Amino acid sequence: MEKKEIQGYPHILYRASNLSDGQILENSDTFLQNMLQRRSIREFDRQAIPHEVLRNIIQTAASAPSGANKQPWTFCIVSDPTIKRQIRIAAEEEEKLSYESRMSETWIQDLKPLGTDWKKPFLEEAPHLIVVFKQSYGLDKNQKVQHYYVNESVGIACGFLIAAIHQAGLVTLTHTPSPMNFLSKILNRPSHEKPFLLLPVGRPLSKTYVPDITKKSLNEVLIEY
Ligand code: IYR
Repeated sequence: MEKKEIQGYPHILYRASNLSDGQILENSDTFLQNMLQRRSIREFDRQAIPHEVLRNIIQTAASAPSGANKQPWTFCIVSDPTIKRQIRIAAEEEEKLSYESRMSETWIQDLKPLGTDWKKPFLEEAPHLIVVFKQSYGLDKNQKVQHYYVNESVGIACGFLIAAIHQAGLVTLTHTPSPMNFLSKILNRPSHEKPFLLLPVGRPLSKTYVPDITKKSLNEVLIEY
């Protein structure tokens, strides 16, 4: 492998792919058509997913770029029915309070087309839950390691994670019970890790319905200069 020192640090030659315009057009369109099939799914088949698949998905997420390459994340896979039940009970307790008193009337109205409520059976029915923690700082032999752009970095990793889940042919939804400190307690995570996102993962129920909603057109989201 070709190597070079830049500013005193080792670098390796990047394997450039050198594709034609036609090839990159085809690649981008294939990926687009695949991603347009993604939907947030709330009804899961209970069948377990091979461990190797889950590990591949997490490894894809963990390959995301991050501030100063600090990789300020921890991913937990929960497959144990007892722990999933604990998470469901604690999440529903918070969600019930949110739906009944913490969320504004506008917020409740905005969620109506999605058909959500405080009940979260998918937290038990999905064969696996992935709980993503952000690390406000790192620990190396008990020494604090500074992390940068933590929310942005973990958000990007979660985007990779959702794309990887979809690409594998599985489904998920982004669930953010609020507050979600109960996840730190149930999963016994250290205090420098904060819960960021909870993703139930599995196959969809063979017959499940999704809201008839659309994405904004490209014209509405794109400004070209
Ligand atoms: N966390 C709640 C409420 C909720 C909020 C938004 I913004 C959504 O897009 C969907 C749900 C819940 O999970 O039901």
